[in-house]
Order: sequence, then C-alpha cells, then structure tokens
Amino acid sequence: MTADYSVYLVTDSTPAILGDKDLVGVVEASLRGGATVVQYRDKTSAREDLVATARKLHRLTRSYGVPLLINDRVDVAVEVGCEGVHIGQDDMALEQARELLGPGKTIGATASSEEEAIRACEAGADYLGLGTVYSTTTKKDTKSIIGPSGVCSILTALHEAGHASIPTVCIGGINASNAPSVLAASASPHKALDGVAVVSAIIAAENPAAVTRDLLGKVITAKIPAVIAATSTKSPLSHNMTNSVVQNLAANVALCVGASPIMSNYAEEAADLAQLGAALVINTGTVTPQGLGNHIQALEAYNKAGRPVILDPVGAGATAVRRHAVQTLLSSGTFTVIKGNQAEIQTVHGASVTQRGVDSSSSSSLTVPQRALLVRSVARQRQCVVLLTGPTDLVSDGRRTVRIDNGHEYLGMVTGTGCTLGTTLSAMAAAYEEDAFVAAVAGTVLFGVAAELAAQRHDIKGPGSFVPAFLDELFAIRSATGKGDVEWLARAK
Ligand code: 3NM
Ligand code: MG
Repeated sequence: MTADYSVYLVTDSTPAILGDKDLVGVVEASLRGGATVVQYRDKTSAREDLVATARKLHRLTRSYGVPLLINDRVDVAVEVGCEGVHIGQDDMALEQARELLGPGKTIGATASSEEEAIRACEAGADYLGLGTVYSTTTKKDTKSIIGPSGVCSILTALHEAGHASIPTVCIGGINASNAPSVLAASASPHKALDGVAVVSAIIAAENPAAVTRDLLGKVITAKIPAVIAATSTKSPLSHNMTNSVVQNLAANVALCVGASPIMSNYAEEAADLAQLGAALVINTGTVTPQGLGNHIQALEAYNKAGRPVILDPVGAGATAVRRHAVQTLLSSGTFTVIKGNQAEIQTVHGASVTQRGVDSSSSSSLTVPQRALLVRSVARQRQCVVLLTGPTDLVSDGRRTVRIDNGHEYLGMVTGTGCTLGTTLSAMAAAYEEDAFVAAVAGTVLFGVAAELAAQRHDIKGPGSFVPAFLDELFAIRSATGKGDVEWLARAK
C-alpha cells in the first residue's frame, strides 16, 4: 500500500516555532491526532543528535504505522533505517540518494515549477512537495511563491507528462483555515493534491493533536468533489442484488449520482458484469432460499475479478435465518464496504443482538465514541471499510475513522433510503478505486447534504414530497460540494 499523504508533518526544532516544548512530545500529539507522514527536518543539530532524535521519532512513528522521512540527510536515514528521505533542489541528486537508500525506501522531492516536478518524477521520486504556496517565516530561503494557481499548473503538467499517479502535497503557509481553499483552488481537472505538508501550524500549536485532527477532516472533505465528479464522468455500472422494496428507488438514485444501474438477482450474470467494471451491492433485505446461493456465487465472481462489493446486511439481527445468511456471506468472500445500522453492524461483529425490524430506529444504545470503536473493530476484523449509519454516521477502515453529521430525519421516514446509500457507495467505490474509505465518506456526505438541501426547499411538506426533491438534489450536487460536515476522530495505534 502506498503511503497516505493527507497530513504530512514536517518538524522544526527552532525556539521560534517549537518554543520550549519537547519535539518528540509534539510529534506524538500530532500522531494521536492523525498525522499520516512525519518528516524530521533539522538543519542545525550535530550528526549524533540527529541520529538520536531520529531513532526516538522512528520508534514512535512505527508504533502508529506512519512513515518517518529525514530531510536532506540520507546518511542519517540509512543509519536509522527509517522509511526514507525528503530532498530539496539544492540537496543530493535523487539518483544518488536512491543508490544509497535502496529501492524499497521512499524519496520525496521539492518542486516549485513544472520542469522541476517532471524532472523529479523522471529521476524516480516517490512523491512531490509543491511550493512554496504562501510566504512563510518558517523557511528563510524560499525561492518562488507560487500560490494555489502555481500548484495547479504543476499538477496539470504532471498529468500531461504521464505522471498523474505520483502523490503530491503542497507546502508553505498552510494551516487548518486555508487548507480547504488551497486544496480546492490547486486542483486541476485531472489531478488533485493528496494532502498538505505543514510545519508551524502544528509544531507551534498549543494543541497539535487538535490541529492535526482538524486538518485531516478538511483534507478528506476536500477529496469529496473529486469522487463525485469521477462517478459522474466514469458512469460505472452499479449491479444491485437487492430487495424487492427498493428496486425502483435504488435504480433512480444510481442514475442521479451518475452511475448506470443494473438490478439483477440472477448470479449467472455476475461474472460478465464484473468484467464490465461494475461494483456489486449485496443487500439481504428480502431473504429467500435461493437468494443466499445467488449472493455467494456473485460475491465469488466479483472477488475473482477484483471488483468492489458492498454488503448491506439489512435486518441482519432480526431473525435466525438472517443471522445465518450474514455469517455465511462473511465467510464466503471479501467485501469492500460493509454498511448498516447499529444492530446490523453489531451482528456482523458477531454479537447476538435482537433487532425488531429492518428500519434504522430499532436500536440506539451506543454512544458515538462506542460506535466509533465498533466500526473500527469490524473494519479491522473484516479488513474493509465499515459505515455505521444513524443520525451521526461513522466510517472507518480500521486506521482512519471519521464522523459525518450530515443528513435529515426524513431519510429515516422513507423506506429504502439506507439501501440506496449502498447503491451510491457501489458507484463511488467503482469510480474511485484509489481509496474505498474516501469513496465511502464521499457517498455518505453526498447523501446527507442532498437530504439537507431537499428538506430545506419551501415546497417540501413531509417524507412524500421529500423523495423527488432528494433525487433532484443528488442530481444537482454532482459536480461539486465543499459542504460536508466530516470530522476526523482518531488514528488507531
Ligand atoms: N519547505 P510552514 S516551505 C520546509 O517551499 C519548507 O519547499 C518549503 O512551513 C518549500 O508550514 C517550508 O510553517 C516551510 O509555513 C513551511
Ligand atoms: Mg532541503
């Protein structure tokens, strides 16, 4: 798995930024908040001090599963055995650094122009830091201030030169307030930043954990428009093996989010549809004796083709038949996303919970932090993304966990809205294969925001008039929205 560059912390040990705090303590706080990469940058300390601090930082970052990179000093990275280095334009040549570090290590490079960026890619850089975005007192010798538009030009040039897949972060004067606008303004039509690199916003902060958490929520939120746009552009097939109640609504929702729906419970079709790039929704809302066999056969076909599968274990805890069906499905293959309400996710987790019906109001006994632990635990157990729906939605991939507070109570008063969220997630997962977690967050936010906008319309009087307005809003939002209320919760150690 390639590294997650969402919030890239660059350290600074100078008193002007670090103050009298302990650097290792600040880095630990930021890791608790969710920093995804740490670069140890220290331009002044003696070699033995660099090595000693790098070893301490490496012990820490390793316990969080986060890469540690060393600024400039390839020799220190080699001695410490950390994950790699970051080198600037005036430092050692990339090819030479690669020779010293070996092929498995990460080498990042700074670029402030299109030429520098492309040259770094050709020399084998694993990621790029683009900047300087805004002038900053943290780095005294910055050369060119390129702003978000300069970053955008570089991203466009990278795409055109065939380097669309290289991860990129921007650097220079980035903080939690300006990150959303920088990420939005720097995105080119074909390539967006993977994250932000920050020094002072975290190192000088009174509460580095809180700032990091804030930044992560914003970076994830900033990726949502790209997922929505990709779904619209690619128009992936959404193959629904779903219950008889929601067929029509699910097909309409798929169309409104830009996907192409196929409602088929006949498993013989699954292999062909998987080959066409579809994603599958297995929804257990109407159980029948043949249904389970069909679901297993389709699951195997999609797993074999490496295509996304969404499990919506509707009413999983309601009856012995459903509990058995869900356990059989779980042991028959792997899922990309499992979505359900609390009782359903608890049943997937193996708990014996009694669920009265299939609607989402059946149980609400756990607190949000308890629900966050539950989704994380199921995500680890099943090695997939888990979405627990409710007034607050929780999404986790076992490492990353967010809460989403979008939505409207009408969603719970109309049948099938939860099931059609499964359909939406299939479309997003098929269109945005680089990150199923972000795809699931995007689908959930899109749903919630569309519901909020629909309910606000003056002509909406209740659940009945809400449904067509909701479809209209799903359709209208497609192109962009920065409206999601996504809050980063915690990084798991
Ligand atoms: N490199 P702050 S700007 C380390 O443009 C570094 O290459 C830069 O610090 C570049 O987040 C920079 O405090 C400092 O503005 C960024
Ligand atoms: Mg340098």
